Amino acid sequence: MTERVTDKALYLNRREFIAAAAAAFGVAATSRLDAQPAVHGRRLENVQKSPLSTDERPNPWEHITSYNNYYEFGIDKNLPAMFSKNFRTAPWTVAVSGECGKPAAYHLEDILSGQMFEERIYRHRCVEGWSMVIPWVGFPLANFIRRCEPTSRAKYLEFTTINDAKQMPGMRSSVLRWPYVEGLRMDEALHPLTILSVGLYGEALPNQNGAPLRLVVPWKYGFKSIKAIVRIRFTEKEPLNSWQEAAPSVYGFYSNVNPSVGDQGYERRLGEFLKRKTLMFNGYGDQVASLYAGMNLRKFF
Ligand SMILES: Nc1nc2c(c(=O)[nH]1)N[C@H]1C(S)=C(S)[C@@H](COP(=O)(O)O)O[C@H]1N2
Ligand SMILES: [Mo]
Repeated sequence: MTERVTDKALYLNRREFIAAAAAAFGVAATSRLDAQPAVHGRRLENVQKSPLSTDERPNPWEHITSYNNYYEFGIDKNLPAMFSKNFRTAPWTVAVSGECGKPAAYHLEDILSGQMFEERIYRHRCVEGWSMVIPWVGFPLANFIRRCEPTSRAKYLEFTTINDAKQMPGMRSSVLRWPYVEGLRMDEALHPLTILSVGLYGEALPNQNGAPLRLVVPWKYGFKSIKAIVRIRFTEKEPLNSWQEAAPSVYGFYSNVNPSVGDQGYERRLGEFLKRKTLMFNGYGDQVASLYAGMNLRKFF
């Protein structure tokens, strides 16, 4: 059921988008737009292995860097790899505001300095029904939240992606209201599984995967893991995320992976032929189910 709504919206925007992107970038609209995996980037130093990693085998670099959802760069999964090649990720600042004691524009170098980078191999489940296993490099979001000194009124965090239509040809499509916004409840944001990621396979994050800084929340559908973050706001009220705004009956605020809500019972792991059964909380139930004790997860989907 869920895919119908969005698929139609996407279909209606697709031709318009490809034509616009082709015009902007001098690519012939009729030529086949092949997926290109990212060229390898700078190696990250001192990356520790994390006990919070899954022992499942990661998908290859080629899958993770050429099959991407990143609508600012286009709605087909091969387009972000092509159109994000020259995206500028430096200098980069993250503006922190709202209910906190240390609101400021934080330079990325400052956010990263002193962090211990970890490799976190996580399952990733997209609401479209595919999944991957991805070896992220990052650090707990909680480390940065503590630096910002949230007040007792801070119950939620709102994250915003860079708003730069000049660099992001997909923003010509009106499939979402830009910039892309996501949100987490404070306890979800502080959970040790929730990370800010700066890398992949031990290397600097490719642009199509959300460089220079993106969220990863492995027990939720992929769209909660917002890319290219430039703003974090501490709020008292639940933020309205872009996908919920676009289709509230389909995309809830929580969007915990839940095989019993919607048409989400099975998934196809990239590179596999047979479908797998989708696990509650994407298999992270032992760690996160207690966050939702007493909540009706059919209502709060
Ligand atoms: N800013 C932004 N963040 C985004 C998206 C997007 O379109 N824009 N897509 C989301 C979706 S639907 C998924 S599945 C993941 C995909 O991330 P990956 O390409 O690194 O696997 O990014 C999420 N974050
Ligand atoms: Mo997704």
